[in-house]
Amino acid sequence: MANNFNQSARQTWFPGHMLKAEKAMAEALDLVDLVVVLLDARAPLSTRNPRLEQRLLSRRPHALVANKSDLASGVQNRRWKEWFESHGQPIDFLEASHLKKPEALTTRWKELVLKLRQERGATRPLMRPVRLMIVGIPNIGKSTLVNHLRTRNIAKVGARPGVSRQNQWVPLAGGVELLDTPGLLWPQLKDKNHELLLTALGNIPDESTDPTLTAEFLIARFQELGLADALKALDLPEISTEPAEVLEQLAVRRKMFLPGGRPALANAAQGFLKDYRAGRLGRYTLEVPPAEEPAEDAEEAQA
Ligand SMILES: Nc1nc2c(ncn2[C@@H]2O[C@H](COP(=O)(O)OP(=O)(O)OP(=O)(O)O)[C@@H](O)[C@H]2O)c(=O)[nH]1
Ligand SMILES: [Mg+2]
Repeated sequence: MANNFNQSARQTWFPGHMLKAEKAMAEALDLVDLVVVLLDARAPLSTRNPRLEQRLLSRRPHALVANKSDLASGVQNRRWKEWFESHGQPIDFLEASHLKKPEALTTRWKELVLKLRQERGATRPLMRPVRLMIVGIPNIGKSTLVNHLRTRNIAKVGARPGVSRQNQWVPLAGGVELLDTPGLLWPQLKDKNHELLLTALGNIPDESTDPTLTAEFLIARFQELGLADALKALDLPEISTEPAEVLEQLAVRRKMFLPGGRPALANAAQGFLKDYRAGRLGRYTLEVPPAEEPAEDAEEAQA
């Protein structure tokens, strides 16, 4: 069943230009010293791309960046940062659209490249600019980050996934060059929930799923994670424990009705998703760091 779903999900929204872009990116890897991997701070693991990591990151060193940290919970940002660092993966949480100290970031990446070069035994100084590549799934903020790392805007930014179509080199401060790349999304999603999560975050186009399903998933996720304030922000007279009923209440509250008087659930769902994505409900992280397996359990599993 999962395979059937994945196949159909891929056919619906995984466009040919992304496959082409992924191939071009694999080739461009030979030109870069460091891959900057962009994740979404609201779901740092689910917005990683295992396919990309297998193909690209085994060949090149990488630095992790969790973007849209302004939309995620500050407490959770710190928990996630600790989690990544406890797994030996330094990560920067940032808001690409209001990037503070871009030079500090590029300098850090440059120093990392030079350090790794030295560790590999290079004795001569690098005679060309350090080259970086930013990668991530669609709509994660790659072009926004590029635009804020440089002084003049050239990379197109869009509210829809899949806006960038071509690679472009961008000169940055401190003798660093950056390659803007189109987003990539893995063709094999883990399951339906994974697809709904990425749709709720805006990484998969809304059109590929019924918006009421995505909105109900998001409401259920708020409830599972105990994020009651997110639903309180909807200003409903009461909040049902059933996501479908919450959506209905929301349509009524916002006076959204179909001809004939039934609540316009799809409209309410779209409004709700828009509000979440714009941070109008508050800052909410949709994924918590995985619980570590106790050492004894791990040993037992091996026995
Ligand atoms: N709130 C917030 N919004 C952001 C941030 N970074 C990017 N965005 C918004 O996210 C949307 C997508 O940004 P882009 O930079 O176009 O994303 P991309 O990864 O280049 O997208 P594709 O080219 O489609 O793969 C835009 O509406 C941006 O304004 C951020 O740090 N915080
Ligand atoms: Mg882009």
